[in-house]
Order: sequence, then C-alpha cells, then structure tokens
Amino acid sequence: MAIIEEPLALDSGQAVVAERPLGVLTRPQAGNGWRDWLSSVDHKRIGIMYGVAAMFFFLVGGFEALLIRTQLAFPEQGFLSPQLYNEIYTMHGITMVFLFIMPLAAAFANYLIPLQIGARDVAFPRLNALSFWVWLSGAVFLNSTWLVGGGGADCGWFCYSPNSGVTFSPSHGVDFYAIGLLIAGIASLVSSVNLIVTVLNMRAPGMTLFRMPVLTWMLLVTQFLLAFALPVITVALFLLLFDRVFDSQFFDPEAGADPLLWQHLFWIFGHPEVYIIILPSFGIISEIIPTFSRKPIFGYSFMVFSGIAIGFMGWGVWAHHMFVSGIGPISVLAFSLSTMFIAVPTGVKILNWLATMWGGKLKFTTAMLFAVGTVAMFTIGGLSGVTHALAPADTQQTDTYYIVAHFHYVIFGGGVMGLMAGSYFWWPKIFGHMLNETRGKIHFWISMVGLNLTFGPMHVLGLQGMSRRIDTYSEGFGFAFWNLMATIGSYIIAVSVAYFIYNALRSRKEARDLPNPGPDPWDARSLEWMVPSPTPEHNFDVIPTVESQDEWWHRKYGFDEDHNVIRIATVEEAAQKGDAEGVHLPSPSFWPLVLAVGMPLIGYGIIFNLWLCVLGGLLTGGAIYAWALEPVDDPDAGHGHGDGHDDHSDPDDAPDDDGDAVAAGADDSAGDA
Ligand code: HEM
Ligand SMILES: [Cu+2]
Repeated sequence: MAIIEEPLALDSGQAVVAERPLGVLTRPQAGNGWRDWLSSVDHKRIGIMYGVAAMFFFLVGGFEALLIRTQLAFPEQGFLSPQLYNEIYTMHGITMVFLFIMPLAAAFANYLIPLQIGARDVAFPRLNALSFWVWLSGAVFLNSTWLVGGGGADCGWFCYSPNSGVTFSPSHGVDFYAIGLLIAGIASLVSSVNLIVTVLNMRAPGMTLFRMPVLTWMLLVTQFLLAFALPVITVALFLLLFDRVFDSQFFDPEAGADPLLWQHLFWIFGHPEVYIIILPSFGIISEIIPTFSRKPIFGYSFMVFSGIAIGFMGWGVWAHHMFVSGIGPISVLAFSLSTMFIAVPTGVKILNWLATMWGGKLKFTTAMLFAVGTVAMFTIGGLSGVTHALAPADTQQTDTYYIVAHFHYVIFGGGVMGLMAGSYFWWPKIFGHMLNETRGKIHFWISMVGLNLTFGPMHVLGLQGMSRRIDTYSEGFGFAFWNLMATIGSYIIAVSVAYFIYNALRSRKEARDLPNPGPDPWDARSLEWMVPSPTPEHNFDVIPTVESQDEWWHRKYGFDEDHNVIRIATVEEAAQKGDAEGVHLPSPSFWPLVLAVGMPLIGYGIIFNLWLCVLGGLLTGGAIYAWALEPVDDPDAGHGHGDGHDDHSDPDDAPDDDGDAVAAGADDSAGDA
C-alpha cells in the first residue's frame, strides 16, 4: 500500500504526519451542487465566488453610474431629485470600491497565490471561506439600505463629518454604510492575514521570496496594506456609529470635537486604499506583458522593490486629500512633496513594463491589449495625479470633475482594465476553456473608446470649474457639450460590459465543441501553468521543487552555447508528474456561512431592535463553537503522532538533490482557526 507522508495542520504550529490510503484525495472529490459551493473551503472555488459576486456588484455600481450620467447628460434635468442623486453617487462610489474592485482583486489573489507559490491551498481554508461569506453578508447588508434604511447613504463615499451625522443625514443610510463597511472590513482583515501567512509559510521547496512571481509579490504588499489600513477605518466607523446611534460627540464641533479628525482617519486608510486597488492590477500585467513579449520581466527586483516602496510611501501622503481643509501651509508643503516622491516608484514600474516590451516578440492577444491599455490609461491618470500634488493647482482642481476624471482613469483605466487583462489570461486555467479572442479584442476596443469618451471630457469640465457632486448645472455655464459626450461614453462602457458577459457565456457554450486548451495555452512562465486546465481540486499531483524565478518557463526552455533560447521539454515532460495519492485536503464546512449570517443580524439589531443583536450573537457564537468542535472526516487528524517532525518544508532551504524537503500542503482538518 502506497504511503504518503504529509503535514496535516499548519495553524497548530505542530506538523503531524499521518498515513493515508490510496487514491488522489483522502475524501470524496467536491461535487458541483449548491451544497458543495456553500460549504466549499477550496481557495479556487472561493476565488470564483468572489469573482462572480464582484461582477454582480459591478453591474449594480455601473447602473448607478448610468443614472448619474443620464441626469447630467443635459443641463437642469430633474430626472433624479437632489437627495436621490446624493444617495446614488455615494452608493456608486462605495459599491465600486468595496463591493466590486476589491473583491475582484481578492478573486485573483485567492485563486492564484497558492498556485503561484506551489501550495495546495491557503493556510486557513475555513477562515478563507469565512472571509468570503462575511464580505458577502456585509455587501448585502449595505445595499439593503435601499429597502429598509430609507434610502442609500447620502454623504459621499468618504462621508465627511459633520455631514454624516444625524443632523444632516437623518435616514439610516449612513448607519448601513458604517455597519456594512465594518462587516466587510472584518472579512478583508481576516483574508489579508490568511494570505500573508500563506505566502510566508506555504511556499514549495525552493520557492524563495525572490523567486516568487511579481503578481504574488504585489498581492502580498496589498495584504499588508489591508492589514494595516483596515483597523484605521474600523476605528473611524465605530466613532461615527457611536455618534449616530449612541449620541457620543467624537466629531461634533459644538461639543468641542474637530471634524477634521474624520478626514485624517478616513484618508490614512483611504490613500493606502488606492494602492490596495491598483497593486493587484500592476501584478497582473507584470505576468502578462513578459508572456506576450517572450521576455522575462525587465528589472524583476526593481519591480518588486518599487511595489514595496509604494506600500511604505503610501502611508505618508494622505493629507493631499485635505489641501483645502485648513491643515496649514507646513502640512500642505510636506504632503505635497511626499506625494511627488511617490510618483518615482510608480514611474519605475511604467518604464519596466515598456522596457520588457522593448525588443520583444510582441503578441497582441486580448490579455496583452488590456495589459498595454492598462499602462497607457494608468499613465494618464498618474499624470493628472502629479498635477494634484502641486497644492496651488490642487486648490483649483479639488472637488471638481478634474478629480473625478483623475481617479476614474487610475481606478477604471488602471484597475479595471488590469483585472480584465487578468480575466482573459487566466480564464482557461480557471474554467478550462478560452474566452473567444476575436470578441475579446472587440470588447477591448469598445472599452477603450467608452473609457476615454466618459472620463476624458471630465478633465475639461473640471478645469472649466464644474464641481463634482452637483445634481445639475445651468444652461449658460458651457458644460453641456462635454457632459453629453461623457454620458454617451458611459453608455458605451455599459455596452462593453454587456459584450464581455456575452463573450463569457458564448465562449462557454462553444467550448463544448472545442478541445481543452491544455495546461499552458499561452506558453507562460509561472507554476499555475504546469497543472491541467481547469485546475484539479488538489492543485499539484506532487508539490513542485523550484530552482529559479519563472520556474515553469525554465522547465520548458534552456539556452544553447550561443545563449539562444531553445526548447528543452514539452509541457508534458516539464510538468512534475508523480503519483498523486493520498492527498489530504480540507473538508467542506457550513459553519463559516452560518457565522457570516449572524453578523448582519447584529447590524439590523443595532439600527432597529436590540433583540436582533441577541439572535445574531447567538448565531455567530453558536457557529464559532460548532466550528471549533466540528468533527473532521479524517479520523487521524489532530491526533498527531508527535514525531517531532515539527516543520513543514522550508522553501528557503532549497532542496538538495535527494529532495528530502516535504512539500507544504494546506491542511485544516485538525486546527483551522
Ligand atoms: C463604469 C463606469 C463608470 C462611470 C460612468 C462612473 C461615473 C462616475 C461619475 C459621473 C461620478 C461623479 C458623481 C458626482 O460627483 O456627482 C463618479 C463618482 C465616483 N466613482 Fe465612478 N464611474 C464609473 C466606474 C467607477 C469605478 C469602476 C469605480 C471604482 C472602482 C468608481 C468609483 C467612483 C467613486 C469612488 C466616486 C466618488 C463618489 C463620491 O463623490 O462620493 N467609478 N463616478
Ligand atoms: Cu490620495
């Protein structure tokens, strides 16, 4: 009988070895029914669920954007009342940032990090499931304000006080904002810790930190930003909630409090937040551009260190959002300088992407088009960002459509386009079929036209003096033409999103008559392309041993004596085959979902009736208790043999030729927190 020795538990800190029967998995393969998805703790399924939910909220936020643009298409329109207009742009901003772009990046992080580092799952799979369900319950709670809260939050996505107090925002909209973001924040915080531990602890033998793909590095920096930024906004939201629900006076100027405290707290979180949004896209295109330039990334270390530098410097610029809030000339000068400095590491990245393409054999697949589009559009946004750093210029630009143009070029042009590039690139790995390339290219060009026609004119409107957050404007101000162009552009973006969904559904249908694209349809560079498409539940038959950066590429290609690139192995030969028997994977569980359902109940209780808090508390507490006692299907799990094998493999201890480092595999049966 074949015996495989495998570490069972990570978070107990004590590796336990158990003997396993034959067969790939020690438990039944997960089915595809709704119960299998609701109880799944598989990082790939959690990634897919993040992706689908995020795309749904993209449609919600996109619909809100179309309402805004329809109102502003012509002067003096009354299509939306001023109050409803305030609610819609506020909810648009919140939905797009917290319920679309952050979870879509989380989709890629969850699906790809374990694969790129050579692991079978994240460190704490059930905790990972919890993050998803808690985030989703927070998202649903937040949007339920339209039904039971008397309308959406109406104080803008950064909800400055005293605007956000009960005096100026009497409906429950802002209560839903505060509690909804608190719940979603818990999810992101837990997920960030999980992914940090995964990257630092679960790497395959030989996968040293500086052999990791740039994407994994950028996602690691993003998780650290989340781990440090979320506590700041959490404190601010609690203070806001206490002021609104329990009459405290943290932001009440009449009680001697300083409303600027909210601005400082919000932007100490809010500026790192913009890097939390953009770094995943930077990482994604750093995988795509080398693949379709047929060259390794230019300046790998510079790419990694510039990302780390952005991660650190991003904490020292927050008050550039407050140049006209009365923070005083010294602060304005200091934050103006620090903001200019942060352009340097960002510029390094742009130059390295261009240098990677320079002299390469460029292949313009849809993924590559979106990646190049990301570089171009982000650069436009970055340049207007530099103009904001100049405080005197910002005094003119702040709170105008020039700012709205800037952050949409950065977030949509950089963030969304980058994530779209990633969708086309990893679609075959995730779903086992390609997205149609012809339709993909049409999707790309419609997006580019829509994006530039929507947000380009906003630069002009802003410099003409059009303020943001106004529900209408007068005929005589000269804003009509560019507003109409921007509205036409936003409808073109809507067409591009509908066309993407059409391409996804149509490609899935056509795939039935097409051959499987195989493990490596793009001839790419990192480990995820070594496994079949779609990725099997256990990821790797055998945990790979890594000997270089771009490990997968180096298994397929070598150099002849003249240093020309030569193929040395086919995909089949290069893939580290082995008898995948007795792979132990974490068992499904419903408790993360049950626990997550308790949280919004507590939220409704705080707003409407404290008995609901009791019910929610019982559900959450009960789920935690049941989860801790949940019997695992593995009789051996937890009853370790305690043989002193106290460490799963140390990736930095690159394997010597007898390969005795046992590969790290995710395991939660015993002690998943
Ligand atoms: C899909 C195309 C989109 C269109 C047409 C659009 C349009 C707009 C417009 C016109 C405003 C200004 C509203 C005003 O000041 O009165 C706005 C605000 C905003 N948008 Fe978008 N947007 C889009 C996508 C996005 C995306 C993808 C994100 C982020 C991921 C985003 C985040 C924001 C934020 C944070 C605000 C500020 C809201 C506030 O002032 O409180 N938007 N959007
Ligand atoms: Cu900022």
